[in-house]
Amino acid sequence: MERTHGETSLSAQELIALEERYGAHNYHPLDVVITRARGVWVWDVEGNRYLDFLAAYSAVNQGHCHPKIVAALKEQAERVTLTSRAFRNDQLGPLCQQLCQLTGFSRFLPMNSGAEAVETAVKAARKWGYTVKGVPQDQAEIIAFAGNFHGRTTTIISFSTEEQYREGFGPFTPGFRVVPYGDLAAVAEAVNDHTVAVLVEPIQGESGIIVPPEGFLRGLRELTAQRRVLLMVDEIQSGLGRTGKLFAYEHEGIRPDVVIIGKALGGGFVPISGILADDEVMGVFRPGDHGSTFGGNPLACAVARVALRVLVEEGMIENSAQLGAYFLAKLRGIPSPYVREVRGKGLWIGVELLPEAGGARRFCEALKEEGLLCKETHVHTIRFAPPLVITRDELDWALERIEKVLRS
Ligand code: IF1
Repeated sequence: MERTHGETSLSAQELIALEERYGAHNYHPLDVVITRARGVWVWDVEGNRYLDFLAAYSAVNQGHCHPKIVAALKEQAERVTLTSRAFRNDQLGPLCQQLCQLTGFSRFLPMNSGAEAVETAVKAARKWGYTVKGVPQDQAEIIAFAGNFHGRTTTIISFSTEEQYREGFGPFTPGFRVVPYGDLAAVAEAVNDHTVAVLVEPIQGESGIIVPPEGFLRGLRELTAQRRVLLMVDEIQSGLGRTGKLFAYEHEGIRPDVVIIGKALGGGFVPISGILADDEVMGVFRPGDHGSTFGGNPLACAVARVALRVLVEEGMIENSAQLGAYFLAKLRGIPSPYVREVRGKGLWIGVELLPEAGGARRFCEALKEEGLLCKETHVHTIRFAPPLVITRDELDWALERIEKVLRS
């Protein structure tokens, strides 16, 4: 395989050594060194091919290096990439329009990382609480859920229940109450006159693809509407087709007040995120209140416009629903002495192993040897979340190997 300018002639071991010597050790990745990717496939520097069952935590729903998104990136990269919001550009307005027409919300505020979008939602809810609901200044409370993952900023980890995400990073931001996920009575108990919002993942990803009880989101919607509390859904991972609908909240037929998006909005090319809301919430932001250098940059907006278009036009959402149901049924049909539960929605599935299986990491290592790249979460769960462009043949290819590993 000839080496293009981006590829080095260093071996995997040499590249790993460089990363270990000169990079911070804030991750413990599988030792696969990827040099090329297309669709659901990735290749390592030794030329081995793997099926990517993580899709960069659902940031690559459209498949790696989607040709139409590559073309949009290249074309825009040669026109203009960054203007800052001190001036306007010809990509932001059309993206906002496209997102609002697709989702039914009236406005979009663009940011870059998912955490920044979550922070934006927190700020919007607090300011809405003070200026619209009438909560006393600096008394706003937001309800979050045990097992949540919303990002890594110091405010967001202030309401994390994962000790490692908090350890050593205090002092923490006040104004958050954490209740058990799926427990409507606990939410009703926690809501008070200072509560401005409930922040929820429709399905908890990091916790192990935890699907809440049927009716949980409907219950949250009713409760928050009654108590004049904003319902804010974090669809950064669950959204944009991952669960077989555009947004996971649609499975319960509700309409939140704020939808937080990111990851696949950038098609796997650039970080772009943001919040969707109507004027009552979005109207709290005055010019200069909030923003970011790269927020709404023309390069990311041009990419996002095509990333959304191909997601819808190429039937990826429907594919996620159909093949997700197929995949879930097949996985549940594998007789394995190790599996405790197979759960999920669309092409977002967690296989939780019994404690006696000794943890999911070694199964992910074994799957890697079979040509599948998966990531364990919370020790015992193997995550299966491929790009939404996967075909039934590719799934069958994978199922053969998954069965081999889970039965061995
Ligand atoms: C890591 C986890 C997944 C997210 C939801 C906000 C964000 C994320 C529902 C923040 C990001 C990423 C972060 C990445 C690994 C991955 C992750 F394991 F950390 F928890 F997907 F489950 N809301 N999730 O899933 O978005 O700022 O990262 O763009 O930090 O290791 P971000």
